[in-house]
Amino acid sequence: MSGNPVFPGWYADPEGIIFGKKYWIYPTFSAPYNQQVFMDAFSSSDLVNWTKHSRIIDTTSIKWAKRAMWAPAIIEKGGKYYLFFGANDIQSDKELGGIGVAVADNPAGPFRDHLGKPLIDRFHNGAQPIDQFVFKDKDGQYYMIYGGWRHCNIAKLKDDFTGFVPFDDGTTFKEITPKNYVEGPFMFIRNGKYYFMWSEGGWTGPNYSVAYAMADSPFGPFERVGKILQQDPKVATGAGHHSVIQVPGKDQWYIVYHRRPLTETDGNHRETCIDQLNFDEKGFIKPVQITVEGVKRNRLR
Ligand code: FUB
Repeated sequence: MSGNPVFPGWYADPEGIIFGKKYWIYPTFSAPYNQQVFMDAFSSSDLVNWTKHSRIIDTTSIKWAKRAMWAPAIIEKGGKYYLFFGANDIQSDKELGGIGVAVADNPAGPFRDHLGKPLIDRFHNGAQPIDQFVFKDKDGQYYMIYGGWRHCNIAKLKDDFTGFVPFDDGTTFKEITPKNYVEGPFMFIRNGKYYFMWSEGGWTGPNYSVAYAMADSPFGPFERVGKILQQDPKVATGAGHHSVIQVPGKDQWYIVYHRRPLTETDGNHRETCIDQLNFDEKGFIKPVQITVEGVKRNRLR
């Protein structure tokens, strides 16, 4: 079994993904904001043994980023790896920061700044520019779904990830915020349905959790179905800000998320865990059982 957490250290907001024959996890280094000046990544061929890749990106390569490097999202396109991240925790349009994009030839980096400036540097529809997820639709179009401060937007990415393409109605950022949304959006498709997931509650507290909606399009409408990940007083508190991995070619799914050990109350004491994500016969997500054991060894072939 993998055990939970799957690797040691305070790491949050994990983005789990498969590249080739390896699982990768890209988390936030969970520490005071001024110490969040780099990101580490972790890889595994079986979910049990994890290799740490230190400082795949840091503020020396991203000149405009000073602190609070958060919640990475990564995709591979044309043999290059694009890492999207939040930085500086901007509180208004007057501050420098927001969502950036970096690029590398290898999933372990080193990542260099793709633009030399943020990709989103201001608030749109009330959404703080953090917590981006990059979603590839069935037709190959990439969308950015992002937002903190209880607002979530979707925007159509340019092919080279240097900016956005306006929608037919002339707008660039469409708000898709569902009820109770706070931050940490994630999207995937299963059996033709779009599953939209997000975090609710405050990330420093025990009630942080994940809920979801289902729709026929990435634009919704998204009606909240319910919570599927939350604390278990016997295991851990503050379970949230997750991602989802599908085993290629199989209806087998994992949820990668962070949680706080029962012994900890410091907001930053968050650990990265993996558990199974299961569906019922109607396609609804079953509540996740958070475990100490984690998931079974599963070597990718
Ligand atoms: O780790 C920093 C922030 O914590 C994230 O961006 C939020 O979503 C929360 O998980």
